[in-house]
Amino acid sequence: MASKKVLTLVFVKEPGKILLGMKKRGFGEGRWNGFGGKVEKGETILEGAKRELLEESGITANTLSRVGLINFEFEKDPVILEIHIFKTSDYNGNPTETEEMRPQWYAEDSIPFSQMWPDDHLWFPYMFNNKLFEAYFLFKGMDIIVSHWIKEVDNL
Ligand code: 6U4
Ligand code: NA
Ligand code: NA
Repeated sequence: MASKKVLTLVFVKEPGKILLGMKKRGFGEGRWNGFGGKVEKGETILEGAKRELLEESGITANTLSRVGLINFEFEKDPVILEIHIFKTSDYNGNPTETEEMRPQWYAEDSIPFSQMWPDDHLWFPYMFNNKLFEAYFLFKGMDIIVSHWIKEVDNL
């Protein structure tokens, strides 16, 4: 039976640039990504997103705005990952390396997509153009997208 895991993914933005973190361990190790993780029992998705951002980057978000919602499925795996993506330009603190992530700023026109999850280059344009989206990706292993769809939405 399919079960669902709810996760968050947060991007810190400044005009023309974005903060990414190199994942040093666990799921997605070796890939640049936003900051995030599993939503815990007793917290809202927004609370989980802020907590993971702080734990992994040292940054406190005052406000988060929605970017998109993606459901990921992996062949031969009954678990669906529901990832809620946010961004913030309203935050305190300086990016700090943690046990899980090594943060680095990237210019929007030089995002290291070849060292990221292969779905990212397909939906980052929505984020950079401030278009909310919903998407679905079916993966085979960690590298191959078997099928997918993305659609712009009015709200999430
Ligand atoms: P624990 O087990 O507590 O150390 P936790 O930090 O809760 O882990 P983690 O690091 O496994 O969770 O979360 C995975 C992170 O990777 C989330 O922020 C979502 C993100 N992620 C997973 N698949 C992704 C994909 N295909 N594309 C993407 N981000 C993905 O851009
Ligand atoms: Na994480
Ligand atoms: Na976690």
